[in-house]
Amino acid sequence: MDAISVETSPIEGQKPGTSGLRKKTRVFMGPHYLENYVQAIFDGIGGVAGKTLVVGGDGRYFNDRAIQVILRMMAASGAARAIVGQDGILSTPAASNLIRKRGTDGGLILSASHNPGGPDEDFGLKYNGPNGGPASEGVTDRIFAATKEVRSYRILEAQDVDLSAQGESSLGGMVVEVVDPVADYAALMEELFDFDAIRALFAGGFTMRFDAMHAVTGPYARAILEERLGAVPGTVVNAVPSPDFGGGHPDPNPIWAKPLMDLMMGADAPDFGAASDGDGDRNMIVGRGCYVTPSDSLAVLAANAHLAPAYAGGLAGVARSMPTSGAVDRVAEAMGIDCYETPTGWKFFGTLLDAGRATLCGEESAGTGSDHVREKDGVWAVLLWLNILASTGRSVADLMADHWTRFGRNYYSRHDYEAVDAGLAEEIMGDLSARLGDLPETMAGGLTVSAADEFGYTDPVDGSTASGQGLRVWFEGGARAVFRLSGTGTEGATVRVYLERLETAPDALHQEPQAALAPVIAAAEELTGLRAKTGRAGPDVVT
Ligand code: VG1
Ligand code: CO
Repeated sequence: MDAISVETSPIEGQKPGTSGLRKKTRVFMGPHYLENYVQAIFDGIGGVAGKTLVVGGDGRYFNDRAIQVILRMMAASGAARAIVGQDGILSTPAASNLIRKRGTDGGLILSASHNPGGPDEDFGLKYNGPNGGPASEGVTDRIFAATKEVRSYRILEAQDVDLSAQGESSLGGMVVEVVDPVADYAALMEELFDFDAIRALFAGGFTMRFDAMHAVTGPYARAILEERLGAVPGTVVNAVPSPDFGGGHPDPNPIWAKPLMDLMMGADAPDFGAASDGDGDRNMIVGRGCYVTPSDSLAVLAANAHLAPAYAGGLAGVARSMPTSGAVDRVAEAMGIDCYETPTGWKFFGTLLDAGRATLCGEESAGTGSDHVREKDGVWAVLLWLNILASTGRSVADLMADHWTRFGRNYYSRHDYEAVDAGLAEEIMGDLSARLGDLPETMAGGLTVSAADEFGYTDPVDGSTASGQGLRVWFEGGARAVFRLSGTGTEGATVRVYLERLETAPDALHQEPQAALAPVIAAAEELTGLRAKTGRAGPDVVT
C-alpha cells in the first residue's frame, strides 16, 4: 500500500460554524472537498503523526464512505491508531467519552446533528480535542486558515477497512480498532446514576416512550433503557439508525417530534416521553400532558441533580448559552453557586468544565450536559430526569409546578425564520445593530426598552474573546428578546429570535407560552420588521 500525494487547491467557504463544517452532502461528496477539509484539520492541529484519534458518526448518508477516506488519510499521514465505532457509528457524546476514556489526541465526528440526511440533505464533520470537546475557537481558526492554504493531501491507496466486526486490523502502518459503540458509554451512565432506583421505577409500572427518530441513539437507548433498566421492549421507538433518518428531520422538538408530542398530550400518554437528535447530543423531555422547555429542563436538573449519585456532592457551578433563559440563573442564585453565560455552541463550555468551574451546562436548543463528557448528551439528560423522577416519586407536571412556584417561571420561546436570503438577513441584523444605542427608553410593542447591546464574551478561564454573538434587547419588567443568525444552516440564513419573560405571580404560572410572550413577540417584530421585510406571515419553526 502506497501513500500518495494528491494535488489540490483551496476550496472557498470551508469555514467551520457553531459546530464544525456543515454543508449539503453533495458538496461534501464533490471532488477533493472532504479530503481538503480533513487535510486542513490535520494541518490545523499540527499533524497526526504518531497520534490516536477516535472516528465515528451518526450513520447518515455518506458516513460510511467518508470514514474510509478519513482512515486512509490518517494512515498516510502516519497516525498510530484509529478507534472507530462498529459500522462507523458513534453518538457525539459517546465519541467524546471514548476520546477521554482512552486518552486519545482527539477525534473526528461525522454529523450534521438534527439536520436531515441523504444525498440532497446535510453532512458535517468536526474535530474534537483531547478533552473530548469541540475544538476551541483558536483551533477552529487555525483549521479554517489551513483550508485556505491546502495545496495537496496525502492518502493511502488501499481497499476499504472492514468496520462491521469488532477487533483490530492494520491499514498501512496504522492500527484500526473497531469498538462497540455502546458499551463504554453505557458503563459510564451506570456510574453516574442510580440504576437500581430507575429499575425499581420501571418495575413498579412506570411507562415511557423514547423516540430515537431513526437516528443514532436507538442502540444506546435500547441497551440502557430496555436491557439494563428493564423498560418494556418497545419503549424505544424508531430505534434503528437509518442513513436518511426514515426520511424525517431528527430534531427533538415539538414540531419534528410531533408523534411523540401527540402521544404525550393524549389520553393514552405514558408517564414520561423523550427524544434525541441525529447524533444523540440533544434531548426533548415531555411528561404526561406537560412539555418541558430545554431552558426549564436545565433549571430543574440543576435544582435536583444532587439526587443522582454523581452529583450528590453538589454542583461547582452551572453555565448556559446567552440565548438560553435565565431560569437556571435563579436556581444558581438560590443555591449560592456561580452561573456563567457563554456564546452559543458547546465549545464555549469546555474551559469551564475542564477548570471545574461548572458541573452542568445547557442550551435552549435542547442541549444539556455535564462534566462527564465534553459534549451535550441526550441520553444522559433523559437518565438524569429518570433518576430524579425515581428519587422523588413525583410526576413531571408536579415537578414543574413546584419548580415554578419556588423560582418563578421564565416563559420562553424561540422563533426561527429559515432559508432567508443571506443578504437580507445581514441587513436586518445590521440595521438593528446600528440602532442599539438609541433604543433604551424607547417603546416597542407596548414595552419600554431598558437596555440593548451586542453580546461579546471573554472566557473567564483562558481569557480568549468572542465578539458579535447576538443582539440583546431587555425590557422594563424583566423581558428580553435576542436576535442571532444561525451558524449551522446550509441554505441561506436562519434568523433566530429568542423570547423570554419572567413571571413570579403565583396565579400566572400556567399560561400558554405564546400568549404569555405576546408583548415581547410584538416588540421583537417592531424592532426588526422581520415579518414585513421577509414577507413571512410568521416564523417557520416555533419551539
Ligand atoms: C444550533 C443551536 C446551538 C447548538 C448548535 C449545535 O446552533 O442553536 O445551541 O449548540 O446548533 O447543535 P446555531 O448556530 O444554528 O444556532 V447540534 O445538536 O449540532 O450538535
Ligand atoms: Co446534535
